[in-house]
Amino acid sequence: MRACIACLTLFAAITLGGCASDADRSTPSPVTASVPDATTGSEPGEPVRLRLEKVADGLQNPVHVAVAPGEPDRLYVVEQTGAIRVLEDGRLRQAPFLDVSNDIQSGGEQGLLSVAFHPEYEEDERFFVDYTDIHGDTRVVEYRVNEDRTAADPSTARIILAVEQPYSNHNGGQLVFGPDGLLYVGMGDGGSGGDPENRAQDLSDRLGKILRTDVDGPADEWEIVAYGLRNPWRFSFDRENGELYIADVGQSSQEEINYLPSSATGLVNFGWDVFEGRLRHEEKEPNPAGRLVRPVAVYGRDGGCSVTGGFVYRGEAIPAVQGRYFYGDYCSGIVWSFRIEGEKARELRREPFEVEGLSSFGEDANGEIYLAALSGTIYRLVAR
Ligand SMILES: [Ca+2]
Ligand SMILES: [Ca+2]
Repeated sequence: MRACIACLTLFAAITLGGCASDADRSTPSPVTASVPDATTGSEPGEPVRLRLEKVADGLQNPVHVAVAPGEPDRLYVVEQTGAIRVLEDGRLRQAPFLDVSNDIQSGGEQGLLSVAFHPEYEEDERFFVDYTDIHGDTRVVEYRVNEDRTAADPSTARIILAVEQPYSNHNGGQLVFGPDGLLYVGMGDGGSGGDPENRAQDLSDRLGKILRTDVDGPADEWEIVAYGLRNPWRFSFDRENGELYIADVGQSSQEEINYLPSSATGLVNFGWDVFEGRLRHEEKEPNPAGRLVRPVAVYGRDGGCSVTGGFVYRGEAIPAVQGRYFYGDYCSGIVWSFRIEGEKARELRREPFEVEGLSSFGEDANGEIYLAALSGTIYRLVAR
């Protein structure tokens, strides 16, 4: 585990392609950035071209792909409708690992949204899920796995975070353990459009934030790591250096990728709802607490309408893309990648494939990257 990252710096400024957001898409606005050249996918000195290889099919609204420590051959696929499925040796196990379909409201942006396994899962036996409950409110729930490690023990369910949701959309939903061993959760601004109650800039509200807690520490103490977020549907840490990449879904003009180096510490304001991407959204001053951080990459409506954050590639199968951050758009299916250099996005390119309904990315024990299509397919990123 790496140094603590709680956040920090970043100003950055590279403009990437173009598009904007999710359920409350509204009228398109002028786009300030152009979509990167669609013809690439290879670059000088990197003759490799990428493609996707199907690894599983027939899932029900897959929205998250995760691995558990100590289980290198197993992928856990989260179905929005309430099950966690196990994909092992290329085969999808019929019996779910967990089924919370009776505990949740699903559809639209609601449902079972992610899973994260304790860093010491091999001994610890705990994992955590994020879902919207039958009332549509956010719940982060702790479970223990059963003795033979084939399924959750439902009797162990314990709610560790409960946040009321004022609207059905913008529920965030990402859970991930950081390099500091703490559990991070992404909270959207609560929903509707334009953050009507201005929660994202309000540090007394848990909506529009990234929160973290020590699941081995005092019960249910959550710290705000970052704020000014609209709907950080997916974010990830670079496993090699602890850098944080947050994809924040835009309102009607710009989708954004935010980046924090691992050296950064302290509270960060990512700007919403004063800013949407690099554009001004509301004529007011941002909350001065912490540091205001601008996105490293944005795109407008010509690139899609809802960004899906991915991972920095740290696998061994495709050396040419080592260190590239992959992300895409749910609406257009376009996938891009770039490298961070000097806290700016460099070498941005559009990859030579699209994934319709791109709901999520995943990273396996070896650092290989997966992509999930909401229609039910999981792909692996491979070289041609
Ligand atoms: Ca909501
Ligand atoms: Ca507002």
